[in-house]
Amino acid sequence: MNTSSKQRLSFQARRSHFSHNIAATTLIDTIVTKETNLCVSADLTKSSEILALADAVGPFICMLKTHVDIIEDFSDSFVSGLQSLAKKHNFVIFEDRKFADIGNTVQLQYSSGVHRIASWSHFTNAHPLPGEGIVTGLKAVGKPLGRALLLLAQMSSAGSLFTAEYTSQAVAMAEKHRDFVVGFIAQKRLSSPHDFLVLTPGVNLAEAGDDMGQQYRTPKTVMADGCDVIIVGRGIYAPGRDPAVEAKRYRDAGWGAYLDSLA
Ligand code: S5P
Repeated sequence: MNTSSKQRLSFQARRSHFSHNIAATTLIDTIVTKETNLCVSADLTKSSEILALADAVGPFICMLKTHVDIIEDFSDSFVSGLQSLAKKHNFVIFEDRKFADIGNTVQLQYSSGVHRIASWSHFTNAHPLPGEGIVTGLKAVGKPLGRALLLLAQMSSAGSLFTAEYTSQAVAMAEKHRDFVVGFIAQKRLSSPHDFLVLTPGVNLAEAGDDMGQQYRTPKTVMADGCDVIIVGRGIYAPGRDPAVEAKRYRDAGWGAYLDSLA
């Protein structure tokens, strides 16, 4: 779908483009039913904190993003707690693992170890850097389970080494594996004859960045650039903020900007 933001199709109209992938259609159904394109990034180090955050923001999100390798007390009961909250509030789970190794290794990292990511996370992501084997390795594990992969095609951080050529190679890799790769982590809609979801981090209503290179834009700007899902972390749970209040504020901003950008 080679669209500019002004020609954006609704999520409902795009659903059939993803009918081959249950994780993607579940995400779209959740977005449409709950009228939210907000993904909260729960970058916290204690299971109880993440579960409390997920319960507080649950009514306002379509997706919860985790970094399970930062959790000090990761356990199977954390996973079942998260799955119960996902059911209670109707959101999907995205483990932001950013795989970046050869196919054989990522297959093991995705299926095995302490985290067994493929067994519980609807979405995960990978760098296209090592070449196509990273996708075939992850797909062998994830596709039979109905999971979906996002490729990192651009990043929000200052000085990133992603070039326009690299980004278009990422799109080409995704096009070859549309049965499993349903979208990108990127900063804008990317040109392709096929439809892909664009999930966009680096979103904040108050800050322009942090002191380690993160760069923020507003929900309005990223939706005008054709992005589909806004990923917000510290904007929602930073000290002194009420996560439920902030999640509603970002949900309203993200959904309002989406409606404004519809054709
Ligand atoms: O380009 C990127 C890609 C990702 S997945 N920039 C990012 O910031 N992220 C992730 O989004 C990052 O790992 C973090 O979990 C989240 C942004 O968090 P925030 O607190 O800056 O909103």
